[in-house]
This record gives sequence, C-alpha cells and structure tokens, in this order.
Amino acid sequence: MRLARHAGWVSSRAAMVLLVLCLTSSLAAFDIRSAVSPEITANPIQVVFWVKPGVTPEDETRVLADIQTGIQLLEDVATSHIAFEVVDVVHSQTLPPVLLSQILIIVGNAADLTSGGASFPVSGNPGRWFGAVADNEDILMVNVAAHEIGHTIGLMHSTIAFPTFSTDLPVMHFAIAGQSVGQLQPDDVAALSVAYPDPVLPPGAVFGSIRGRIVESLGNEVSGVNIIAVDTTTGLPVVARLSGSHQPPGTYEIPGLPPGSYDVMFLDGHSYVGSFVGFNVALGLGGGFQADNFDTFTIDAVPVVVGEATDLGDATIEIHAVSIDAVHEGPLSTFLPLDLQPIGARPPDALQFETYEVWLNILGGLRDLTADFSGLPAGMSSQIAVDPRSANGGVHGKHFARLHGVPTETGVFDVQISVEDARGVVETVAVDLKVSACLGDANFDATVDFADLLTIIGQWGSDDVAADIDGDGVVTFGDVLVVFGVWGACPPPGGA
Ligand SMILES: [Ca+2]
Ligand SMILES: [Ca+2]
Ligand SMILES: [Zn+2]
Repeated sequence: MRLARHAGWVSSRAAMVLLVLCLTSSLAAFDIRSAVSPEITANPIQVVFWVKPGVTPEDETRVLADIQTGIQLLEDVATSHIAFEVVDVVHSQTLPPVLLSQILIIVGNAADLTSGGASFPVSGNPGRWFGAVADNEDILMVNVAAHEIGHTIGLMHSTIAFPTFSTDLPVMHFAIAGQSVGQLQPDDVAALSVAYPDPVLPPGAVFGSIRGRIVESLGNEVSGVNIIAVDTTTGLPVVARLSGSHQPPGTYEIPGLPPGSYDVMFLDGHSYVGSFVGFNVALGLGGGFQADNFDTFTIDAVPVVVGEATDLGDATIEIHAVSIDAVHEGPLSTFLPLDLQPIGARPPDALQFETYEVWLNILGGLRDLTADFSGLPAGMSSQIAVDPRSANGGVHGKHFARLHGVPTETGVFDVQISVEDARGVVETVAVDLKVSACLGDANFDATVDFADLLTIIGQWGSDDVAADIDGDGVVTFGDVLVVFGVWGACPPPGGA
C-alpha cells in the first residue's frame, strides 16, 4: 500500500499559531488500532535522523534537541507505554537505508524539503516524517515534532473546536497555539493512551469515558458529528471525538476524561476549522463531518467516574429536508474564500458563450450526498462538490451543487437537482437558470428593444423569470429601467 503523505507548512512564532496541512488522498479507512503492531509496543521505536547537506551545526544541534524534547512529551504520558531510541544520525546527500520498523526523520533547510508532513503507519510500522525545517528558528519545533511523530505512530488531528474555546489546543490539532508549547493536552493523552496503553497504569486506572451512539429519526446511524466533552467547572474542552471515526457507524467513545462533570456538545462541521485526516476517505465522497443538516445540541453535566464508561445511549437527531439557501459565484478551491450570498429568487443569470460558475449551498440530507442533475442548457455541466477549502477536500461536511461551463443556448432552464443522501432518501430541488445573449433581453432575440418592453409589460407584477431582468423575483418598473440602460443590440460574446 502506498503511504499517505502528510504535507505541512508552518507560520511564524509571532503569529503563535502553527498550521499543518494534511494531504491524505490515498489514506483508506485508516484505524489506529489496526496499525499498532506488537513490535511497535514491545520495544522502543528506532529513530533515524537524516540530516541533509546545508544544515549548519548550530541548527542541527537545536533542531535535534527540540525533536527529542517532543519525543519526550510522548514518552512521558503515564498511562501510555511507548518509547523511542535514536539509533543513527546520518549526514548524506542521498536517502540512507532505513528499516520499515524505524522512523525516518528528514532534517533539512526549508528550500531542500518537499514536505513538512508525516506519513501514517498504514502498514503496521511507524511512518516517516518528511521534513523538519532546520533553518527557521520561529518554528515551534517541540510541538511540531510531537505532532508529526504523533502522525507516524498513528495519531490523527484532534477536533477540539478552534478557536471557539481556547488557545490551549492539543498538539494533535491541525493548528497548535503557542500556549500549549511544551505540553500535551488531555486530548493527546487520551489518544496516545488508547493506542498504546500502559500495562501497569492503563488509562482506565486514571480516567473514565463517555460513550453513546447517534441515530437519526429513521433509525440510521450518524457518523461525522463532532462530540466535545467540556469541563463543567472550567468551561474548557477536554477531549473531542467524531462519531463513527474509529468505531461502528454513529458510535462514539470519548476516552481519557479525568473524573468530574462534563457538558457534552454535539456539533457539526462548522465547529472545526482545519482538516481531520483520514475520516473523509472512509466515508466515500469526502463529506466527513455532518453540516448544515441538524440542530446541534448539548447534554449537560454528564458525570465521569474513574474506570467507567458513562453510557449516554442513543441520541436521536432530526435530519433536515434538502433545500438550497445560498450561492457562491465563481471558482472555489482550497485557497479561495467562500462568499455565500442568499440565493434569492434564483441563481445569478448566465450569459450565452460566457463562462459561468456557481456553487449552490445545499442544506439538509444525511451526508454524504450525491445528486443527479437534469435540465441544464447545452455547454454546461454539474456535480455535487464538497467544501474544497481544506487540504482534505471537504472534511467540514458542506456540500454544494456546482453548475459550471459555457452555455451555448438561451432561455429559461428548469434545472432539477435530485439529491440522494446517505440513507438513500431522495429529494429534488429545482432552480431556474436564465441564459441570455445579454442583460435586458427578455425575449431572447439578442437585442434589447421595444419587444422586450412589451414582454415585461405583459408579465407585469408576476415572477416570470424571462421578464424579471434584475433578478429580484418580480416584474416591475425596476426591470424597465434596466432595459432602458442597455438599449440596443447585444454586444458580441466576449465583451468586445
Ligand atoms: Ca430582445
Ligand atoms: Ca425584477
Ligand atoms: Zn498534522
């Protein structure tokens, strides 16, 4: 199996935030428990440093010390049994020989590294860390090391909400805030302790847990709900897990909770900014979180006792009906901001022979969604697209109906979008897509003249799409004014 790549970059200490971007396109249904082999827990994991040419001795000394401090953070978790042993520091031009049972850590200057990320132990062995940046002292290397080495031994990103609660983020959060420098957070401790429990002091000797299952009103399990245990006393998040991420669909267990009382929040993808690695692929299309489709809620003051799992049983949620509420105009990708506007009477009108692209925000339906489209004008295509604004391709659960292309015919098109959700429930929504040769051409003859005025007067007061020139959903004097402003033959395509 090809190793999943985990690419990363880092911001400056001044921002006090570390951003790590993860690319996991080849990571299929990864489960940490299946990746922990007996060999990895019985003996220290051997670490090989490959120091690339160009790294100064001063940088090498600092970075290797910081990495070993990060390793120490992982080793020092009392309820976890894991150890590392640095067996070699290789200075060479080319990749040194490394056993599959060893972690390779590549140390180099930023310009000589292709990735700052790490790979998961998908073959039952530790993964690799592709790049510890040596020539940037602003990088919080202790945290970065704990984070990336955490990935190499199977830990994924925490879904502790950010920045809703706190800057004390777990090191396994995609963005590590400065205040958590040099220490793991309970969420990290819980993950490490479950994956590598200490035989003498297992997590159950110190912690309790909260578990349950989420179903919707038709009885289907709901995975992808972000469940956060918040300490009732401090108001701070302690441990978060996604339903269905490591357990049967819809189920969850929040481990590693110190005894006490917790408000358990059941949140959607809007609660989490970042990328939760590995989850999206398992679900198929890439919806990951549930989003825009149920009312989030909290169960207050859940008691947690050492050594026990407080079982909340089934929580039933209502999945909202499918509808479209908003539209983003223009391309949308990982690095482009989403600009959602209320859709109003219909999507923005298209011009014949000009590139058109809109993303219609879909509410409702159990994610993931698929859809069949019909009624589009010639030259245009459509598909369901998940929120692309993260490296993982849509882990926030937002789904769009994307209409794009260059329409070659004019008229009013009744576009039917039949959305099928993860339960197999099919609901159809329709939008009117108007394509004209130019603004103001209400009768589609490529010129704006008295005939268009007559069309408008004939539809006065109605919601006729062809005659509603300004798109406000009603045919009124406003449409007449637009026609006067653009009087004459339509300009040739391309805006010449
Ligand atoms: Ca006309
Ligand atoms: Ca109008
Ligand atoms: Zn990461």
